[in-house]
Amino acid sequence: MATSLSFFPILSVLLLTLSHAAGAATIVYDFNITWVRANPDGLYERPTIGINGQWPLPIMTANINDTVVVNVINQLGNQSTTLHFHGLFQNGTAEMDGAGLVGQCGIPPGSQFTYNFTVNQAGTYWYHSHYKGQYPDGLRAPFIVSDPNYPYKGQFDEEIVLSVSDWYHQEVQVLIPQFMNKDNPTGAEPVPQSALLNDRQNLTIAVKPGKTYLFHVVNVGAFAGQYIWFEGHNMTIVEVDGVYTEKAEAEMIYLTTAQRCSFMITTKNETSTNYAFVGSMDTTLFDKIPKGLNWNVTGWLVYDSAQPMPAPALVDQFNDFDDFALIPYDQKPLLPEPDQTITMDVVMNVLGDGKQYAFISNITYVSPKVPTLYTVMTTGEDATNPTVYGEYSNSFILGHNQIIEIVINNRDTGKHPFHLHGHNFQTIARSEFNAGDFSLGNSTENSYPAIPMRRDTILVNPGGYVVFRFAADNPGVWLFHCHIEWHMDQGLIATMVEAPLEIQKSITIPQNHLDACKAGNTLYEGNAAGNTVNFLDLTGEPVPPAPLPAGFTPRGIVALVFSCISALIGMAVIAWYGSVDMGAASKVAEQQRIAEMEQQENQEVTTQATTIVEAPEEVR
Ligand SMILES: *[C@@H]1O[C@H](CO)[C@@H](O)[C@H](O)[C@H]1NC(C)=O
Ligand SMILES: *[C@@H]1O[C@H](CO)[C@@H](O)[C@H](O)[C@H]1NC(C)=O
Ligand SMILES: *[C@@H]1O[C@H](CO)[C@@H](O)[C@H](O)[C@H]1NC(C)=O
Ligand SMILES: *[C@@H]1O[C@H](CO)[C@@H](O)[C@H](O)[C@H]1NC(C)=O
Ligand SMILES: *[C@@H]1O[C@H](CO)[C@@H](O)[C@H](O)[C@H]1NC(C)=O
Ligand SMILES: *[C@@H]1O[C@H](CO)[C@@H](O)[C@H](O)[C@H]1NC(C)=O
Ligand SMILES: *[C@@H]1O[C@H](CO)[C@@H](O)[C@H](O)[C@H]1NC(C)=O
Ligand SMILES: *[C@@H]1O[C@H](CO)[C@@H](O)[C@H](O)[C@H]1NC(C)=O
Ligand SMILES: *[C@@H]1O[C@H](CO)[C@@H](O)[C@H](O)[C@H]1NC(C)=O
Ligand SMILES: *[C@@H]1O[C@H](CO)[C@@H](O)[C@H](O)[C@H]1NC(C)=O
Ligand SMILES: *[C@@H]1O[C@H](CO)[C@@H](O)[C@H](O)[C@H]1NC(C)=O
Ligand SMILES: [Cu+2]
Repeated sequence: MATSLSFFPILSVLLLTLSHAAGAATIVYDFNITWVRANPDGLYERPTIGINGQWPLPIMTANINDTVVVNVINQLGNQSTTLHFHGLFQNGTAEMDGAGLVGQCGIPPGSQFTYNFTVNQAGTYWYHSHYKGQYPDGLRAPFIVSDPNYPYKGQFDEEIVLSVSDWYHQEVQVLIPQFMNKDNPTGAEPVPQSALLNDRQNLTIAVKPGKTYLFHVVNVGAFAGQYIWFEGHNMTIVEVDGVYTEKAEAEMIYLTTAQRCSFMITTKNETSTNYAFVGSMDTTLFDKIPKGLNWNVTGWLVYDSAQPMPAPALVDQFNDFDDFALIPYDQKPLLPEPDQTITMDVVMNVLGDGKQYAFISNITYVSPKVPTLYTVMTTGEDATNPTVYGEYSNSFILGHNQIIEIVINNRDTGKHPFHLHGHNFQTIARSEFNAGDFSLGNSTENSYPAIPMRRDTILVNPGGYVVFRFAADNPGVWLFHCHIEWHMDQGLIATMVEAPLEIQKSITIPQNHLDACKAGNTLYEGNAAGNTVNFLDLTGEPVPPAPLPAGFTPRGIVALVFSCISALIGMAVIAWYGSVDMGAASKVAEQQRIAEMEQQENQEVTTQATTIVEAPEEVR
């Protein structure tokens, strides 16, 4: 049985019914991806990536155990693309995971590409481009999977899908070069212009009195986490990131980009008042709040459209629900002690090109020449040797069915929502701000929750840590990364190569996937450098810019920038900045280093050209 659903009617709110027929079906989506124009905040019309001529995009839906086929044709004309189905494990179909240069080549303009996978999980997911920071241009939307055995079946009357998002007026191809720029050595991320609810503002949701609504909320934003609350109504959380939970009452939730939450809201018995609900972007993420920015977006639960839509009251403190306290409905107990522990120290640093990069334990991610999954498929026994994936894919080999523990020490001053493809994970320890690195002294096996909460995207506090576990029971190549798109551009990514020899036995790369590589001139065989003869020879692998010369600090770069801006007082400024951190004795040395830097700067064009030649179109 095949149902063709090219797109859903775009309503202000999509109301789902649980009336899908029983038995697994094949759901076919035909997605013609093109540029359209959109103006969701009423402030600025811009080119936006649409599907079948529409934006907002269709909400994908399926029943658990359905097969989903997505036929993509890329008609953007000037950009490659991919689709990732966020939160779906792709168990047995790692080739359908959609991360560019990880599980597939970019789909070049004019090419067709088919995703084909079975959905074994229910709950709230989303789909988005996973190619070169592209999804904030519009290519992102919810994906809801229904379950006939839903544990809270019968406890609600209607379902409502709600996306929250930040929104930019400029395209990412304009923003990235401004962000990754030697004039921005502190790495201040682009600040969005607006927040959106269901890709608009002033959203109204008509409700009836005395009913219970099940909301599926997805943060499809690029950067900003959002606080979400409904005036006069509490939320009863029942699912996060596809994991059913025991009911938990919340007055306010916080969703990082890429996180999801389902909750039930029961309406009042009388209809005399309409109630505002608010999405409020987390401004602590923004280095600076531009004048005039409205970081809130308001919607209304409308009991009676003849009544006014009251402005929301100001909230002076965000008391959001702590997701660490959630208990999965399936009561899955704490996994045993790990076979492998991977510790990841997150820092930001300026490299020799003067731009700020992000590092996981000293490595800033650079896309390999060959998608990592294709390296698994074409390097035989050497696929178990991390060398073949290249140093800068930051690859870790996971043994089949091992218990893996990951420790993230966030030594950066920013919040990072980390996401793992192919799994959700048990979060067993999470610190507050500035707790320092995790050490075994912080916890013992007994101090971990007996039934840890699970999700696929987790916030790591600035200066703090998170520890989580999962079983490596899903052979595939799974990216692990911060879900802030700007931080992906900076390289905040590692690659989990899980059970590579099992992958070789279990999957086949479809011909149309290889055709996309050929059409886009992307290599699809051999190691990360494209070497098909000696898999351990990584000569020519894509690399990041060289480090800053020893002793250089971002402060030095700031000095350099100032010196360029203001040639007249340049030397004085350099001397001043140079003296901030150092005694008089080292001032001369610092000035000498700055002179060397300027020299290096002049060589930058050459360095960049080399990198580009090594991986045209495809670096990151
Ligand atoms: C995709 O959409 C574009 C723009 O609407 C149209 O020109 C093109 O024919 C469509 N292609 C397919 C295969 O539907
Ligand atoms: C939302 O409503 C406010 C207040 O009425 C109005 O200023 C704004 O333009 C509206 N936004 C959109 C996108 O319609
Ligand atoms: C989905 O498939 C699994 C595995 O075959 C099965 O155990 C489960 O009952 C199915 N669920 C539904 C709702 O059919
Ligand atoms: C691609 O096409 C869009 C839509 O026409 C345009 O706005 C954008 O500047 C183009 N260039 C790049 C590099 O994406
Ligand atoms: C999807 O995959 C299934 C199972 O491998 C296969 O039977 C089916 O033909 C595929 N469909 C498409 C459209 O590729
Ligand atoms: C929401 O929950 C809080 C804390 O449990 C409680 O004080 C408040 O009365 C509840 N509000 C509603 C509308 O139920
Ligand atoms: C609404 O009315 C029902 C039935 O009379 C009652 O059980 C429920 O508590 C009332 N709800 C509220 C919010 O007052
Ligand atoms: C956004 O909402 C918060 C919480 O009510 C409030 O403190 C803040 O002033 C609002 N910001 C703007 C720009 O209205
Ligand atoms: C590499 O990372 C480790 C752990 O974060 C750190 O202690 C060490 O100093 C780093 N080494 C270099 C060369 O940066
Ligand atoms: C974790 O352990 C370290 C070293 O023992 C200690 O400095 C730090 O305060 C502890 N953090 C927490 C949150 O307990
Ligand atoms: C993947 O499927 C296998 C069985 O085929 C199962 O044992 C394993 O738990 C699944 N892994 C995930 C992450 O769903
Ligand atoms: Cu981040």
